Amino acid sequence: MLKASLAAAFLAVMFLSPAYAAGDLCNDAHMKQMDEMIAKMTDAAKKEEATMHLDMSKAEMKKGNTAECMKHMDEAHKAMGM
Ligand SMILES: [Cu+2]
Repeated sequence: MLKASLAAAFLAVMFLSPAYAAGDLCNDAHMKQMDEMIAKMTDAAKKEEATMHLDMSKAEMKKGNTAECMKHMDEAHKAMGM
């Protein structure tokens, strides 16, 4: 129960933060958060989908392509049920 409310609080901070709108999610700190959140996923198929999109998102981040990075990030978020 405590874990669930912590996750909810984390999501609230993540999405209410003004940084979310600016494409600022394409950074190492957020990628680390994504890794941790995906690691906690229990649906194997969705987890695989989220991991795949996160990998593509990271690859675009390395190229400095924020638009593509955010596109894959969004797909990863959807797979995570967000
Ligand atoms: Cu994300």
